[in-house]
Amino acid sequence: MAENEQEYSGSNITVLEGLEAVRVRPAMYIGSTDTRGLHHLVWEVVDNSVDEALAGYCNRIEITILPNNGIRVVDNGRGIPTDIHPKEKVGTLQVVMTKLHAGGKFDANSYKVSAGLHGVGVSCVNALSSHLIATSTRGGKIIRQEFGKGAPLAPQYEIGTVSAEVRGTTIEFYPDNTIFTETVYDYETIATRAREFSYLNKGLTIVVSDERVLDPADPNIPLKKEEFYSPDGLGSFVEFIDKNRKPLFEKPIVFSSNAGEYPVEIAIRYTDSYQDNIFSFVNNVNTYDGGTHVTGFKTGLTRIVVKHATGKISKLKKDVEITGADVLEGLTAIIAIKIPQPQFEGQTKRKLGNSEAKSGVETAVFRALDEFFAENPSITKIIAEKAYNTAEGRVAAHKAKAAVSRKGILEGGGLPGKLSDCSSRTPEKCELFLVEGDSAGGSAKQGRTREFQAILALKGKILNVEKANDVQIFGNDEIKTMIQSIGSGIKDDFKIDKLRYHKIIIMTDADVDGSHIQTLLLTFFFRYMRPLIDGGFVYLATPPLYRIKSGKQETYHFTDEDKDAMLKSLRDSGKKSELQRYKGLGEMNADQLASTTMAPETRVLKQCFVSDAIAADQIFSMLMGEEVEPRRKFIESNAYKVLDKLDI
Ligand code: 0RA
Repeated sequence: MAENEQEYSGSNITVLEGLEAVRVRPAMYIGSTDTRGLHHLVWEVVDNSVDEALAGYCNRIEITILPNNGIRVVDNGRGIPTDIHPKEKVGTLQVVMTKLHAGGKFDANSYKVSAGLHGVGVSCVNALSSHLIATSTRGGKIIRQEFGKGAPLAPQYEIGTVSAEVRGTTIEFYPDNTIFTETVYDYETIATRAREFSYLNKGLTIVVSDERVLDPADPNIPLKKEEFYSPDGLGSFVEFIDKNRKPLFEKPIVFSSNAGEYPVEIAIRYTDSYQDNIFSFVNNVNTYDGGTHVTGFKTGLTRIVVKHATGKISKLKKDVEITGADVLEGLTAIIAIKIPQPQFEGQTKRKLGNSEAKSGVETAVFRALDEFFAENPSITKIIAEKAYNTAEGRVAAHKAKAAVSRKGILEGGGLPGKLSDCSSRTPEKCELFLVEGDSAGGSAKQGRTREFQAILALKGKILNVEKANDVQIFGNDEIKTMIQSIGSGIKDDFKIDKLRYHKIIIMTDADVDGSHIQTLLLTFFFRYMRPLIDGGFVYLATPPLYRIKSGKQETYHFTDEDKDAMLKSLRDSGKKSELQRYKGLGEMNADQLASTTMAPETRVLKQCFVSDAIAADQIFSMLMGEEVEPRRKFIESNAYKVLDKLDI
C-alpha cells in the first residue's frame, strides 16, 4: 500500500505541472475568467456528453445548477473507463480528468466536438475547479474520484454496484473563486444553449434545473426546470427562430446530405423579413462568423434558386436579374456540419476554414433543392416571386444608395455638418456620443473634451431598420449621418480599419423613450454594423437619475436605493437636503452632464455585446417587428431586462 501511494503521488506531480499552465493562464484555455469563462466550463463538460450522444451511446443529459453555484452534469453514455491506463499506469478516469487535451475519446475517427475554444477538455474544468467529483458507472460498478484544483485528492474508489446495463458519467464541479471574477451561474444562458443542443441533436433529451431556488411548498422541486427535446431537430429550430416573423410557407425545408465526405444537415424557410438569418454550426458549436460551409451554402442556394426561378415567372419581370443578395433576403437557415478535423480562423476562431467544406456544401445544397423544387412547384413559385420582388427593390434601392454613395457616405468620405467632431485623429482614443435630442446635444457639445470626444445629436426616434427596406434606410437622414460619422461602412462593405471612433456611446434619457432609442440604435448596429458590437465598440452612457443638494455639497445617484440611502444619512445627521429628479439629459447643465456622464474619470459606461446571436435576433425581431402591442408592453416593463439579456 505504501508503494502504491508513492507511485500515486509521483504521478500527482506531473499532473500538477500539466494543469498548472491552465491555472496560470486560464484565459488562454477558456477565453476569459468572467461570466463567459464561467459558463464555458459547463459547455466543456456537456460537449463530452454530447460526444457520447453523437456516437450513439447517450440520449439523456441533465445539467443542474447547485445551491452554491456548483454544476452537476449527468449523462447516460458509456461512462469514462476506469481500468488502469496502459501508458500512464493510473486509472483512465484520472488520465481523462488530469491530462491536457487527453479530453474525450482516444479514437481519431469520432467527431471530437472542438470549435473555437471548445474542446480543450474536461481536464481544464478540473484545473479551474476548487473541487470536482467524477463518477463513472460502467461494467456494473460505480467508481468515483475526487480532485482539488485539478490534482487527485485520492485514488479512485468504488461507491456501489449496479446491473451492468446501467452506464453513464456524472461530473460535479465547483469553479475556483480565486480564478473567476464572476461566480454566479445564469439559468437562462445555460437553458438557451441546452435548447440549441437539443435542436441540433434530435432525439437527445437535455434537462436543465436550478436548485438555488426551491419551491417553498416542496423543497425537492426547483422553481426553474426545463426539459428540451426535439424529435425533428433543425426544422423546429427554424420555427423557433422565426416565432416573431411571418413565414411565406408553412414547413421549413429540411434536408441532410453528404457535403463531400462530411455529413451536413440544413433547414431553410423564407419570411417577410428584410434581413437574412443564417446560423451555422460545426460539430454542434456555433460558428458565429460563418466560414467555408456558409459560403458554399450561399453559392449553392443562389445557383439553384436562379435555375428554378428563371422560366417560372421571368416572363413578367424579365428585366431584373436575381443575385445572391436577393436570394438571402428573408431567409432563415441553419447549417449544421460535422467535420472530424475542423480548422478555425479569425481572431475569435469562430469561422470555419476547411476549403473542402465549401464545394461540398454547395453541391449538397444544389442537388437536394434541385429535387425539392422539382417536386414542390407551389413553394418554388413563392421563393421565386420573393427573389424577383427583392431584385426589383434592389434596383430601386441602388439608385438611393448611389445618391448616398456619391456624397461619399458609404466610403466614409466627407463628414456631415451635424457632427461636432473631435480634433484627434487616433481612433483608439476617440469617442462618438450619439445624443438624444438637440438640447442635450448642445450641453454635450459644451461639456465635452474636444480633443477626443465627438458629438452627434439625433433628432427624435431613428428609423426602425427591422421594418424598413434599403430604399428607406439609405434615404434616412439620421442613419446617413451616423454611417458617415462612424466611417466604417456597413454590412459586407464594413471595414473595421476605417472606424473613426473606438467608443461609440449611446447617450439617451433614462426613460421609456430613451430605452426605445437605445434599442433602435442597437438594432441598427446589430443588423448593419455587427462587428462594432462583436468588437465591443458600442457603449451605453448611464446618466444619473437624481441630484441631492445639501448646503454646498452635491451628489448624484444612479439608483433609487442609492438615493434613499443618501437622503437617510443626511436626515440622520440632521442636515437639510434638496432632491432633484432628472427627467432627461436636458435638465443637466453642461458641467453636470460632463462630470456625471461623459468624463472618463467619473462616468459609468456599459459595454454592449451579444452573447447569444439567436436570443438577440429573437429579441430584436420581437421588439422591432410588426406586432406593436407586445412590443410596447415589453419595452415599458422590461427595457433594462432586454439589455441584460444582451449582456449589456
Ligand atoms: C474516454 C473514453 C470513452 C468515453 C469517455 C472518455 C467519456 C467522457 C465523458 C465526459 C463526460 N461524459 C463522458 N462520457 C464518456 C470511451 C469509452 C468506451 O469506449 O466505452
